[in-house]
Amino acid sequence: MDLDAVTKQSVLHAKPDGLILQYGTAGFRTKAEHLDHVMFRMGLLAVLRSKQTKSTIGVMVTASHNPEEDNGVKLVDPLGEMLAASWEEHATCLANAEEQHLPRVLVDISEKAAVDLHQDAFVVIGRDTRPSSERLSQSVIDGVTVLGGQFYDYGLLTTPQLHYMVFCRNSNGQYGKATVEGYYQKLSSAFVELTKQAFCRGDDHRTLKVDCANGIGALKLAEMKHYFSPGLSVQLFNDGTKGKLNHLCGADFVKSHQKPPQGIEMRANERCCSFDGDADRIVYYYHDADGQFHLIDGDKIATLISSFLKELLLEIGDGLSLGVVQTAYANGSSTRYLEEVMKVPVYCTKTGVKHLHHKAQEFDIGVYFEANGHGTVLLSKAAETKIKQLAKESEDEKRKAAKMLENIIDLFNQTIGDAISDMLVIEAILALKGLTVQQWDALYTDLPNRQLKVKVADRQVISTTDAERQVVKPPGLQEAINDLVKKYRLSRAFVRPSGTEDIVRVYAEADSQENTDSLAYEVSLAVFQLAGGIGERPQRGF
Ligand code: 16G
Ligand code: MG
Repeated sequence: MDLDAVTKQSVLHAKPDGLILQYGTAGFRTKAEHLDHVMFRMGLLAVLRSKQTKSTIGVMVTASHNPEEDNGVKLVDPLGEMLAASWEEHATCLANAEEQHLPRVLVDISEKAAVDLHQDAFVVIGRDTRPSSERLSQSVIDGVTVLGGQFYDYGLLTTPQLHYMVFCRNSNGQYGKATVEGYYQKLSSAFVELTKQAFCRGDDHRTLKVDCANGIGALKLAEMKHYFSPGLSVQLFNDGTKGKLNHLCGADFVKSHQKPPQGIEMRANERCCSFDGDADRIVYYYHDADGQFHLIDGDKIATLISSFLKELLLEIGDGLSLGVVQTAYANGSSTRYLEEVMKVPVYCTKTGVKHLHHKAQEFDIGVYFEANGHGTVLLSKAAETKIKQLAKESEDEKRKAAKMLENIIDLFNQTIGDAISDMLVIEAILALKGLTVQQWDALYTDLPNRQLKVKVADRQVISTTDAERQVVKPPGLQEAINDLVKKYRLSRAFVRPSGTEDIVRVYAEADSQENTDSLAYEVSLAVFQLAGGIGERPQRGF
């Protein structure tokens, strides 16, 4: 390591005095103007991680669904997964080191992580459409080069596309070709193969309206859409030509406000969906004939997908295990439906893709989705081999099911939730089953739910257990929540410190919207009183 060169370059990417940031659930995220030094340093870190793993590492510049003024960065590990937890700590140390300590911290990390400094390093970089992203990704490149790493800058990519590229490169192309074209081809050929049967029935020229949150999803879908037409025709809205990124649109807006985005024309019973700003989340929705809005969130997406997979597995009859992974935010009705009607085992993990991903790897086929629309399906190596074999050798019906399963799995991004691939899987299943969006929605009825935010002086005073469903600290808060929950029917509530914002999140559900709102308000008040609330007290009726 040429530490003198690092010191010299680092001056050009100076850390603002006193700024402390943390590598959170989704990497570093804050106002773009505070991130230059972090980008440079993540370039450095990516080189060390690449040397240590002897693999290509990814760096993605994005702040996902956050406002356009924000930005962020996360590292992608060799198998296209989120950065390992021990390296999250290294990332935090490196980002917060004062200028003069930077060389020492680099040496420390290299020693602690037993990095072989003589190894070559290779880093691939992607970025979203934020105005600040290009400059910030240049700072990443500066960091990579000063430590002698090689790099390839993919430029504009969705987050899942960058994860895909990393995995392709580290699997010697076995997972796919590490180009945007390769990504389109992999997904679209699986989609076309899978839907051949449905679309040639002739009943369907299917149109889907997509709100692209004025983000990268619009560019990539526009490039891709001719690959799967005429079977599926997608109409893009909020494509970034006019509106601001994530402003009054996108998956996060639709899910949290439970209303349609601006900038999309919805006619009764038309199927619509929204991506988030870096296209790793998707939610569906429609207006019914009475003009009422219906949201189909990640839970209902998981239900559609897992019931289809379960049918295929029954057909194959080879005892492959299927599991669904959710978080505490999953609507109670979805969990009940999956467990009691579909008889599929359901597990709950902490919020954040890495936790769900990890759990889903325990099954032959692991379906994981957050209610916010982030999710995918993972297939174990053993199951893959078995399915491939069945697709070749077994008798007709079994072979058909195995082939279908093979195509579905090819369609899913195995590295992380991917709005584009999820969309294609959903469209394929709806077409194959001949389901309308209303029929899908009618699988079960969501319990009314409400999410609120509470400002506290220090959100770390709250700690939780049981996949964030129970508070252990501060004392008395869980008892207070228990007492409040008891007042309502079909009720449930939990609180947790956000991993991405300086707030505490409150979730409540109950038998009616009115009761849900009361419960959410009362729990917010308990948090405010028992966990050091600051600013305005929570208000009834918000
Ligand atoms: C990040 C996570 C998302 C999670 C959200 C929770 C990834 C790639 N993204 O966006 O999964 O739902 O954070 O945010 O892991 P919160 O901690 O502020 O509620
Ligand atoms: Mg995102």
